[in-house]
Amino acid sequence: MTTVLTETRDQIAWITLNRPEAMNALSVQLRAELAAALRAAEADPEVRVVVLRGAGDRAFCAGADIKEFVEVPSPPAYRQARVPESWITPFDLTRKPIVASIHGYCLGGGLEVALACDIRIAAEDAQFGLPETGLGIMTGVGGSQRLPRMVGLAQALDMILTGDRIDGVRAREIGLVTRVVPRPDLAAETEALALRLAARPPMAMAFAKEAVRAAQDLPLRDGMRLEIDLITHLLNTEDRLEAARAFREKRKPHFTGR
Ligand code: CO8
Repeated sequence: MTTVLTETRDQIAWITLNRPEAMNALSVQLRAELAAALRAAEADPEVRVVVLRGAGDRAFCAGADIKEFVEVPSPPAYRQARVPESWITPFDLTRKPIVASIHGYCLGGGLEVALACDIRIAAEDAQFGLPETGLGIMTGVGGSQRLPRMVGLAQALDMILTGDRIDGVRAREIGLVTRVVPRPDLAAETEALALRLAARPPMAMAFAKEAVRAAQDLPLRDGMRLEIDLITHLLNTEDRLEAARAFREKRKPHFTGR
C-alpha cells in the first residue's frame, strides 16, 4: 500500500498524504514516500507547481506516527540519518512553488511540513499546533527555526511551549498561513491558486523563490547581490520577452520556461 499518492494534471502535481485512518501521520514509510514524491515532481518537466494535501475529512497531518515511538533510537544513528539531509530536505531543494492545502488537524511534524512549503492556504476551521513538548520531545524538522521566522519569536514560543492549538483564522492573523477560506471552498480555491501559479513564467518563479528563501539566511548586502545575479539571468530569458510582447499586443502571455 502506498502512503503518498501523486496525480499530475494541468501542470500541477497533487501530492496527497494518504493514511486517513491515522490522520495522515508521518510513518517511516510515508516520510520516505513523501520525499520521493517531491523529488519526482521536481524532476518532472510537466510539473510547474506542487500541491500538498491530506486524504480524508479530518486532517492534513497529525504529525509523527506516535505508534512508532516504541523504542528509543540510538542517538548517533538518529542524527547520522538526518544531517545534513533528511526526508524534509527535498522541500528546501525544490525550485517549483509548493502549496500546502490544509484542512483539519495540522499538528507537530505535520505543521513542520506545512512550514516547509511556500504558500499555505487553510480552511477556517483547520487546527494548528505543536504538541511535541508535551510528549517530552520538541520540533525536529525545522519547526523551532521556521516558525519564529514566519510568525515572530513571541508567537512561536507561545505555540511551542504551550502546545495550544489555533484555528485557520488565527493562523492567518499571526502570519502562519496567508490564505484562509471556508472549508467547503478549500479544494476549489487551492486549485485556482495552483493554476495561477502554473501559468506564470517558471524560471522567474524559481529564481524569485530562491531569493526570498535566501533572505532568511543572508545579510542584506549579500541578499541584494544575489538578487542582482538572479534578475540578470532572467533578463536573458524567452519568457521575459514573451511577457513584454504580450503586454504590448494586449494578449495573454504563453510561457515555456525558457
Ligand atoms: N500518530 C499515529 N496515529 C495517530 C496520530 C499520530 N500522530 N494522530 C492520530 N492518530 C490515529 C489515532 O491513533 C486513531 O487511530 P486508532 O483509532 O486506530 O487508534 C486515529 O488516528 C484517530 O485519532 P483519534 O481517535 O485520537 O481522534 P480524535 O478526534 O480523538 O483526536 C487528535 C484527534 C487530536 C489529532 C489526536 O489523535 C491527537 O492528539 N493525535 C496526536 C497528535 C500529536 O501529538 N502529534 C505530534 C506528534 S510528535 C511530532 O510530530 C514530532 C515531529 C518531530 C519529528 C518529525 C519526525 C517524523
